[in-house]
Amino acid sequence: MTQGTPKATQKTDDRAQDLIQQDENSPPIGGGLPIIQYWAEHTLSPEGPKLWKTLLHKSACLSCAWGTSGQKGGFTNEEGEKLQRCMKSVEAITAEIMPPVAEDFFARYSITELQQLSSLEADRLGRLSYPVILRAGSSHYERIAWEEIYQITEAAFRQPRERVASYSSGRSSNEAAYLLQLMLRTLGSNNLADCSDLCHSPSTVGLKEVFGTSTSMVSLENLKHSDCVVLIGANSPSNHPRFMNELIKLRDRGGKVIIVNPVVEVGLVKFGSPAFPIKSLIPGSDIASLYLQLIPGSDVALFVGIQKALLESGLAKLEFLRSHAEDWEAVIAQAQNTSWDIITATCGVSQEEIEAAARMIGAAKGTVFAWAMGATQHDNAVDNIYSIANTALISGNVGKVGAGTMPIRGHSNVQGFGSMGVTTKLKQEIKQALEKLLGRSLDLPAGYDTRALIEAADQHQVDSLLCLGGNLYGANPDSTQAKRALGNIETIVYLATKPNLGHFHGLAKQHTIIVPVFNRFENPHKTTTESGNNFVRLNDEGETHLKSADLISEVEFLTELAHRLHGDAPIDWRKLQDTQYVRQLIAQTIPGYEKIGAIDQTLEEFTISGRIFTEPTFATPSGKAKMFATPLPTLTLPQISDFGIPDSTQGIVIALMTGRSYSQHNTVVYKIGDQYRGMPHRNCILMNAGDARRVGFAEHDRVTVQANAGKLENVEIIFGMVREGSALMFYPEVNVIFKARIEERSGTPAFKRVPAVVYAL
Ligand SMILES: Nc1nc2c(c(=O)[nH]1)N[C@H]1C(S)=C(S)[C@@H](COP(=O)(O)OP(=O)(O)OC[C@H]3O[C@@H](n4cnc5c(=O)[nH]c(N)nc54)[C@H](O)[C@@H]3O)O[C@H]1N2
Ligand SMILES: Nc1nc2c(c(=O)[nH]1)N[C@H]1C(S)=C(S)[C@@H](COP(=O)(O)OP(=O)(O)OC[C@H]3O[C@@H](n4cnc5c(=O)[nH]c(N)nc54)[C@H](O)[C@@H]3O)O[C@H]1N2
Ligand code: SF4
Ligand SMILES: [Mo]
Repeated sequence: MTQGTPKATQKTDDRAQDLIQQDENSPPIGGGLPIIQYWAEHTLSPEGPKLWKTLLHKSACLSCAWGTSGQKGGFTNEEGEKLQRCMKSVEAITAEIMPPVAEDFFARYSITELQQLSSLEADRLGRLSYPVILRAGSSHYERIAWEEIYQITEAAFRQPRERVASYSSGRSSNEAAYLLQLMLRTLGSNNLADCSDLCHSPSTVGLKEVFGTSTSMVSLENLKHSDCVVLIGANSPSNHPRFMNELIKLRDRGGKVIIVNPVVEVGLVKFGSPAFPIKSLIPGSDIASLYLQLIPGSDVALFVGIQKALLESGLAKLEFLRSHAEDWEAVIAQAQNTSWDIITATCGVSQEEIEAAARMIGAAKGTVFAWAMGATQHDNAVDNIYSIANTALISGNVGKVGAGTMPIRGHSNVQGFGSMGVTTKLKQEIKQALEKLLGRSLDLPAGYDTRALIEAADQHQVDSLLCLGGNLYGANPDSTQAKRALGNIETIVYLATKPNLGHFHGLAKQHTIIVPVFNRFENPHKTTTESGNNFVRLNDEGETHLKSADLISEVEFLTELAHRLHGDAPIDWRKLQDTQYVRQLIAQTIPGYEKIGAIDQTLEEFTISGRIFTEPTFATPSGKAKMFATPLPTLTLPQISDFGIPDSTQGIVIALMTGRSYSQHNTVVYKIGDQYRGMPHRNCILMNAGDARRVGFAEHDRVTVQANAGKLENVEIIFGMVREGSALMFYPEVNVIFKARIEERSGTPAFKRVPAVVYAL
């Protein structure tokens, strides 16, 4: 690698660094001592021993898909490196080891009272520890016996196959995921909505077209050989913290980090990591070599610009394209024919900065292109993925060690759900293998993904829904519609570890049942999970701290239900309560997962075969990557009057990005404020100071924020390092104000560019 690069080239991006120094709300670095304080407070608290026991348990971290632990113990990664555990895993465990919800809780509080709770308050109620039902006409959830749950659920899933569906979130195991899809497909239903529909589906769709495989082509080992990372639309200091350690190490070996983000996130400029207590924790390590603060939704323009700059400076690898790509001519022509004026006007980044990015990529031996929701939650998100892949191809950065495309996945096992076939877009190979297993055709009607499920339910076309984790109500845009749609479903069964807003607002017409389940470190059997880096981990059996609780494992519930629905042929569902047998079926039917069949004996965790590419031969029919030209987006915003408000109103229309605060996990809020963006509570909007002042707003003014489905009032303006013309707010609360545009190829809502008006109360 480029070891020994002079110190002068190691600097952080100056402009971003200046912005942070001028920003009164931002701490000087991300990470740092607050992380240590958090660890100390929790590990030394009365729940400390329970927390340590869980941290040391042989199971993968619950929180994000970077993934750690498993058989090598709580603090080791797949490369055998120690001390790999961030405070987000402590946050997630702390929520799971809470005391149980009191025995008389649901008798004491009516559903109307429960609906007053915030996300944080709902989570703090404790662990769900006995099954409950809300019956039509009743004001309270009440306890229910297991036999009645099965009777109601079985009857519900005997409805016509097009009227039953599931939704899942990515925390459950591969085994539960596999059983869920097998049970639904045996019913003849393909209605397998999953949280990935709201998340990385554009990556899955786009990468499959380009490379024939839909996950990251970079292993952790390979990442360690790169000397440039382009990080697009990912707030990794908060959402994949251990990735930051890789960026710090990369900078240390002379590599470059290019950040593409409309918000200057302090931790992406400088990050203090506890993994390097002396050199990094307090002073902070430089992260961004170059910070490209583009206009939200304009990533395609920026990447076409980088392609153009690579071509103009002779850094494009045309020979590589000729040998290893198809349809590259149209992509090159587009980059050549699109003028710099159009590129820079669309993305708001100067030609000089774009050229600097191209030079860094061109000079590197291996560049990894990594991205998260800033790239995927747009109405042209698949084009975003194509444009990133095109840039990787044009610069020769795929199919070699230390380079490639790397979607950074969300939930800790969301990728495993996709691999197990929990998707409406089942791979042909898996379909054929399952047909052989079930002895029947699986030419099923197209299924509902998450948005299609909500739309169908809104049209009274769904009778029964089983939710394996998650918060379908809170995760969707237009909360009013989500609530109404769920209210049209006759029976909803929620399998969950913790109460959340969905259980109190996403209520079915007849029966809403909450089934309390063991979490990953409590299951009475072994399970497996798959990280975003394609590494499969084995989770040991464990026990729960909830002594008198009446919990069930997801696998037991699903196999018992499937047995009642389908009998014992051709599949002996009850036998599958022993998860070893599920793993054997997985080994037989899921490509790349062959090794899982023997994992109970070998205890050998493994990288899924056929996914990591260090040679430029891809999983497409021709072995070549297929390239797609990417139209530049037209990024207009409505007028104030388009929101039904007079144009004379004191206000401004902005592109609203909606996402996570520092202390929340998806719809679950752990802490009210976001210390890194200086936002003291949830009802804040992070605005560009220039934008706000231009229309006469001062910091801390209270305003109304309105989009196409509703408004939030009394919202406090906080000034932050947001690109002009845009602003940022937190979900799930903000989901009440907008109906999202949907990316047509992937079904993913455009959560990151919501036209909204901010106006005086
Ligand atoms: N602690 C914690 N960890 C998590 C989660 C959590 O909620 N909490 N959630 C998990 C899940 S399911 C997921 S999907 C991931 C999410 O991880 P992220 O994708 O990092 O999460 P978001 O908060 O959605 O932030 C996206 C980033 O995209 C930027 N952005 C917004 N619009 C644009 C744009 O148009 N272009 C570009 N280039 N950038 C843009 C935002 O400024 C923000 O920095 O994290 C996972 N890990
Ligand atoms: N506006 C806006 N909306 C968004 C996003 C955004 O950026 N902006 N991001 C989207 C994204 S990327 C995602 S992934 C979705 C998240 O959507 P979901 O995955 O649906 O939501 P979560 O909040 O992660 O679900 C948390 C719940 O899962 C349950 N749970 C936890 N562990 C387990 C377990 O082991 N088993 C079971 N059965 N249940 C468990 C708990 O009850 C907990 O309350 O939200 C999406 N919505
Ligand atoms: S980076 Fe992700 S997987 Fe690793 S410890 Fe933190 S939350 Fe867990
Ligand atoms: Mo996600």
